Amino acid sequence: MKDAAPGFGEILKTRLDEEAYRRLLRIDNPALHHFVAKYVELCNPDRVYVSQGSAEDIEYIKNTAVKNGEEIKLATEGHTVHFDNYKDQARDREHTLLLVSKGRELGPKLRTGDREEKLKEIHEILKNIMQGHELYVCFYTLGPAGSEFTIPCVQLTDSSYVAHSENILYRQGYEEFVRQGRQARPFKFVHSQGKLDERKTSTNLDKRRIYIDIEGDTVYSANTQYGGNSIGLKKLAMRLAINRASKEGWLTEHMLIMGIHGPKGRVTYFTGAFPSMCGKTSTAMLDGETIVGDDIAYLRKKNGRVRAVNVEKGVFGIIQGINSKDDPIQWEVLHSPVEVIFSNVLVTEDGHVHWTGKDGEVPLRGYNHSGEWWKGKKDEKGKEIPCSHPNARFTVELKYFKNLDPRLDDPEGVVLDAIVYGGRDSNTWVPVEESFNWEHGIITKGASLESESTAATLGAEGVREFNPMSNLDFLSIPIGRYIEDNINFGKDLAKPPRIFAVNYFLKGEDGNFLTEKTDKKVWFKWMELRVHEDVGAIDTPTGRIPVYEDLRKLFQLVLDRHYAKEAYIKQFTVRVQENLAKIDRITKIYRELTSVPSRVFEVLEEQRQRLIRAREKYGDYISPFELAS
Ligand code: SPV
Ligand code: MN
Repeated sequence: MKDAAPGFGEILKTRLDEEAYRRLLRIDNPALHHFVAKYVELCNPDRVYVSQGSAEDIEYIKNTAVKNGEEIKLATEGHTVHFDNYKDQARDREHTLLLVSKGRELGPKLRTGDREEKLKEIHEILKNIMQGHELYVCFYTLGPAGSEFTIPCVQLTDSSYVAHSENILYRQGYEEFVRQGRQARPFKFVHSQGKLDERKTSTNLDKRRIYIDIEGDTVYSANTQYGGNSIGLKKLAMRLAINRASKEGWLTEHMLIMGIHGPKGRVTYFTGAFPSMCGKTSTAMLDGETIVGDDIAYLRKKNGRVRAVNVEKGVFGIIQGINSKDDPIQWEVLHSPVEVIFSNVLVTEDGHVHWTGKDGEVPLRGYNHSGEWWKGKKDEKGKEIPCSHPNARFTVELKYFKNLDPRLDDPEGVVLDAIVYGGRDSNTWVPVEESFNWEHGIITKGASLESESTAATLGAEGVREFNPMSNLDFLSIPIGRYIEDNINFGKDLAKPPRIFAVNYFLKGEDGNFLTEKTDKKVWFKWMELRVHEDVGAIDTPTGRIPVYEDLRKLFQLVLDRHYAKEAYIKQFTVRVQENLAKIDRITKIYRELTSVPSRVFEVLEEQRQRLIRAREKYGDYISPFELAS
């Protein structure tokens, strides 16, 4: 066995027990040893547990989460519940900063902090923060192991809930670390939940910090438990990966991956980017199709094609609204005796869980993220507390879903044939539209993605939020550069994926939705046919839309429903005014950003000219039948 390099070797020898020391030293990587020693010394935990990701390690962490009260056992075998502090229920945008050195700039809309100053601050916060706690040292990979996509990750956390969640959500990576030794370029995460209250939730929320040190490939997260802030490999790693991808010519995307099943057993792989509350999960769970991933994808080029992998192997899904009728697949998993961590739901007296929108009556009382709960309970601001938090979640492995695609762990990834962008848009985009080419799609669909705020978030309803590729919250490089990377990615491909936009939220003059929830099945089948040129399309100023007759057949086949011409006309009418207004909004946003490629403005301008010419000929609202001729 090799010794750790001097200095930190001593720390490890004295602070780790023999077994933990042996496990760590089996990885021949002094930089890693140094990292572990540094934070053991600084955070000062009572004990250090080094996980090799074996069945025993996984069992130990799972049981500890219950033993120390971070999770509570439920009546169903395998089920537990975890609570985050009442004020720690979502990603803390304000205190999540990208650390940048003096003289470097990430441009507008990205939250940054001075690297030197913020590193100092977080190291002060972390000092002795793990006293009385056990520290888990866990190894994972992002993406399948042993592949071009693989990024090894090491997570230090004093939360057994976080370590338990990561054991569900990510592939174990200890052996990958052993294999890569000194060659590894891992992402590193230091997390502490900090001081806990009697409910075992983080209490020092005024010292909640999530600092992303891009230069050091390290993320620090303190005094929080909510998964989006604490689970290093999820959205924290995503910022590091976006930066690395940009340097290396691949893409890290906030995308689902799914197989759409076409005629004669054909499976065509799609990715899809949707801002939150825009139908991403319901799309990933489309009945009859198969899921590879629901949240984060890495995209790389190989032999002229794009390949995609799911970075994860589990789901950290929103539970609100899940019911047996609309979400049969998720419903079944959530009612099976498999390992599930529920978070911030209501626990009933008999040890079951309830959430807003679940089948059946809301129980009159129980226990939730606010403590003891009863119907009508109000918070300190006088606001009624719902039975579960709108951002309440479930954490479960994908292997339990009956729609799991067999290619989840394929080290080569799946060949990607289509990318879909979808936002919440009441009046501009048609339900489904194909772009003319890669560049047109990236610029007018992905880079132009907006989503209207809903009643579920604070502030006015119907306000459009700019969210390019639904990735804005996670960008760690200037927006202009990110768009440029996306444009360039498609340039030298033999067969670039087709780019589509969908809109599940289009409304008519009466304010009612023009499409039904289930219609998305048809849009996806249509896109699948388009990929293989099995159906034609109608050119409009903004892209290519379906021919009525093709949709009529698909509605009959897929949903056994008659699709009326009137519905088609309403849904696919080109709304010139609204599209022009959108181009104005988007152009204005990009004008205010730095280093935006000139193609963005040119392609948007070309679209504007096409819309203006069409308006001269057909007026403000153009029926698809006029364009079909
Ligand atoms: C999202 O908000 O996009 C999520 C949940 O997937 S979180 O982990 O909080 O980012
Ligand atoms: Mn997400």
